[in-house]
Amino acid sequence: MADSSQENIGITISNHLLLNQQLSTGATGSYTRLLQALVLACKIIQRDVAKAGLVDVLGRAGTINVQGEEVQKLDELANTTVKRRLSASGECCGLISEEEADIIEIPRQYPQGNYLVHFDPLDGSSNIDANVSIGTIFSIYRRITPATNDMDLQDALQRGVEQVGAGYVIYGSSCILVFSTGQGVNGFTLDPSIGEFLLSHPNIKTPARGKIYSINEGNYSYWDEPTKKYIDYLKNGYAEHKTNYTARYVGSLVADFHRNLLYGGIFLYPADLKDPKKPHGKLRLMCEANPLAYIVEQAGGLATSGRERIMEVEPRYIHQRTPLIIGSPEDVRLYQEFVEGRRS
Ligand code: AHM
Ligand code: MG
Repeated sequence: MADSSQENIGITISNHLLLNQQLSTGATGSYTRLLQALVLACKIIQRDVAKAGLVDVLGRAGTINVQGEEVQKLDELANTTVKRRLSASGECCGLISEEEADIIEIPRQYPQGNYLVHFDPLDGSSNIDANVSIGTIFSIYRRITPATNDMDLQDALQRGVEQVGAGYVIYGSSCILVFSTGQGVNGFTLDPSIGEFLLSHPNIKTPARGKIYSINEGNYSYWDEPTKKYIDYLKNGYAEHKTNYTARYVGSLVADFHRNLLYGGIFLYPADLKDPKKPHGKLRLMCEANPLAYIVEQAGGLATSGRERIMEVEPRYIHQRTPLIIGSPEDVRLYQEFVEGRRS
């Protein structure tokens, strides 16, 4: 008789990474080792998040990060975990975290590699204490300066089109890792009984148009006119598209993005014109907008700042912010029509 416990075990993330390595001519295994280190970091964070109510990791750490935001204890734990695992992989020349002001050097006891990773260790962390889904976002680049010196800002400030991989993990009702290395998007769900991520969402494609819009409407009076008109249109003018839009906003980017990626729709975090702290919106180009733009484009969607394609925005500093409008291609194009005055 077949062992039923084995029957439904599908492709593990390790299988998947190794298969891809075999299929890429000239692959040395470096990239696979880097991704494996990220996977391990996310499993560790998932374990810590899952125990959050039981051990003393909830609440504030008592410090303010480089963004001027209060650091939660789990932010610190997640940041340390990603740094340690990526450093120990021996495949990185430097790291850039949403939580730290400067480029993080790889400790000298580890070999220096050719990749650098921008990451947001725990996105949506203001939701932690309420048990709302939170996540880790990462974006991978190859260094462009000679390996004889330490990496520098030139390496860190590459445009999103130079990414060689990107992904995110959601610590939610289940733990899911979604990533792309430039050949489509795959989602893996953690099976806690065996401690492995299994392929659960192969070749994700986002619908051409959705029915969901996600934006913090509390900021309505701060938006520019095209954004106001676009949202008014979705709420009132849907008859034209025979689409009844519905509002969904968790306030946790990974959760809002992931839902819209699967179901279709649009997420917007526009500039806040009247808030001097948010002239470019709230979200960070390098560790939030670019990796999600990479994923959405690989899944057939679009991401724009309103003025330009997110992945073509020229980064000027590490913690640069950008308006982010991202989602199903027809929804993003319609927004663009309002911005360009082709609709009003
Ligand atoms: P964080 O990186 O400090 O957690 O902030 C980013 C979060 C995103 O997850 C979310 O989309 C956004 O902030 C929500 O902001 P707001 O509360 O202004 O709507
Ligand atoms: Mg964040």
